Amino acid sequence: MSSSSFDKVIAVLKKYNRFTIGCHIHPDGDAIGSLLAMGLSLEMSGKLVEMVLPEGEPVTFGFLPGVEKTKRISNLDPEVVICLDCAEKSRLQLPSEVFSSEPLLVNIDHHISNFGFGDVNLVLPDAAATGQIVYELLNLGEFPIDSRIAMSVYAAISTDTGFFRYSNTTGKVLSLASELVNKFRISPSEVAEWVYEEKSFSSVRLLGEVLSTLKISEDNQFSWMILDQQMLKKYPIELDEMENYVNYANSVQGVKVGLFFKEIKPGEVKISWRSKANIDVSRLAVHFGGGGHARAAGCLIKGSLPDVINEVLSFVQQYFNQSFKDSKDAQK
Ligand SMILES: [Mn+2]
Repeated sequence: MSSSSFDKVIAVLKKYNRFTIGCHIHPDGDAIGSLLAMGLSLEMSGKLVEMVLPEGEPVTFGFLPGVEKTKRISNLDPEVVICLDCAEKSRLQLPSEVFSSEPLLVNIDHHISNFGFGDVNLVLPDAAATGQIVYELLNLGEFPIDSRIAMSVYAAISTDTGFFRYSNTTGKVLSLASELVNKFRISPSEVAEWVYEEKSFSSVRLLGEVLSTLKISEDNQFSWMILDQQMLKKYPIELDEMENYVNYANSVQGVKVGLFFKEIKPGEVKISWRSKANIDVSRLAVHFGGGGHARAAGCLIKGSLPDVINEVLSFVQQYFNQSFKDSKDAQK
C-alpha cells in the first residue's frame, strides 16, 4: 500500500475537529489499544474526541491508561467516525445515532478480508496489528505520542502477535516493540503480567471446567473444547477474559486446528478458531459467516450447542479428509 493512503487519513485527521472512535464488538487488545492510541493522540492535538465502547471497558484491558475516558454512549455528533480493527462495517460497535449526520467514515484495519467499506480506507494486511498502523499514522502525521499511547500500541501489538509468538511476528514488529520500550519506557513484563497473570479467580476455575471437555479427532488433526451455559452460570466472567482459552486446544501435539465452542446465550454459539501449520482458519470460519486471520478466526452460529458442534466438527473433518485426499492425489 502506498503512503498516499496514510496521507489521505492524515489530511482528514488534521482537517476535522469532532471525532467518534469505535472498534469491533467484543474488543480484544488490538481493538482497545488502537482505540486508545488514536483517541488520546487526537485529544492531545486539541480535537474533540469520544472513544465509545458500548459494552463498557473490557476487564482484561482495564489497566491501560486512558481506558477510563471511554464511554458507553455517544453524544458528540461527529464529523468523522474512525473504525478500528473491523473486518466488516457490521462488526463496528457504535450506537446508530453516531451516523445520523452522515459523518465521514475512516476505516483503519489489517484484516485481509476488509474490502474498504469506509469513505477513506487504510487497510494493510501485512501489519501485525491495527495498533501498528495507528502508530505509523501518528508518526507520519506528526501527532503527539506519549507513554500512554505507546503503552496502548504495545498492548495492541503484543496481544495480536500472541506476545511475539505467532507468524505475524516480523523483524519490523520486534523493532517497533523495541522502540516503544526504549523511547517510552514501556515494561514488557508489566504488560504481560496484566494480560496473563491478573486473571480473576472465576476465570481460572472456568478454564479448568473448559479444559476438562477437551477432545481430539480420531485422525489427531484437530481438537476442541466446550463452554456451556451451566458452566458460565457457575463462573460468570466476560467473554474477553476467555480470549486465550482456545490456545489450549490448538497447543495439543500434532493438532493443526483448535476450536472452542462457547454457548454465550441459549441458542447462540460463538466459535473461536486457531491453527498451526499452513491452515487458514479464516477461510473455514467464513463458511459459517465469520472471518478473521489465517491463524485466528471466529464465527457465531445460531442453534443448539450439540447441533452446532456436530455441524462444525463434521465440516472440519470433511476439510481434513479432502486435503488428505488431495495430497494423496498429488503424490500419484
Ligand atoms: Mn487486530
